[in-house]
Amino acid sequence: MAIREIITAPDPRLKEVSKPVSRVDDELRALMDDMLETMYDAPGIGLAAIQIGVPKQVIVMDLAREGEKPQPRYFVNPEIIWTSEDTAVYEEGCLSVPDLYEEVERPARCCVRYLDYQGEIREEECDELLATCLQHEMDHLKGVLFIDHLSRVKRSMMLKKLMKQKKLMKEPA
Ligand code: K1U
Ligand code: ZN
Repeated sequence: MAIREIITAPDPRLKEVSKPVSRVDDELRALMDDMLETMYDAPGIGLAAIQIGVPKQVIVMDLAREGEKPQPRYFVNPEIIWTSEDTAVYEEGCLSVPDLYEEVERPARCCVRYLDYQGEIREEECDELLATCLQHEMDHLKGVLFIDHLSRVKRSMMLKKLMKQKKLMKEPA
């Protein structure tokens, strides 16, 4: 297992549309293991493969709270097959948009069909943080960031902050 580098915005790779996976094999499971380790190290609660530069439809997630037993989840080729009309607002963050948080409104519940770690087909009804996080990660697979849901003014303010962070990181001490 390895910790991979997480790409941060603005970066054209985060706008790529990820491709479906043809089969769940040991190579794909090794990618999912690396993604989970990278997510735990960050730390975060979700990660899409494109965030480490791999344009495949793969998401990992763990919503266990501190002190609880880890509950890793793997979603391969996920499809949202239903969303509720009622919405929920959650203050979202993103490992590719470091240190910036903003409220985003999304369907409160959804149903997802996907392949699990073993390649078995599954369907799951999601609500609360699972629904929010899954929709956020599914957006990554379409090249969309949570800041793309904000007003133009808020988004450009956030992009300016991100560019400033990147510039500061490059400056010699
Ligand atoms: O970059 C990502 O896609 C992961 C992102 C997932 C997410 C968070 C909140 C709402 C929607 C989606 C994160 O994990 S940001 C970091 C974070 O939320 C967190 C970090 C440490 C402990 C608890 C939460
Ligand atoms: Zn994200």
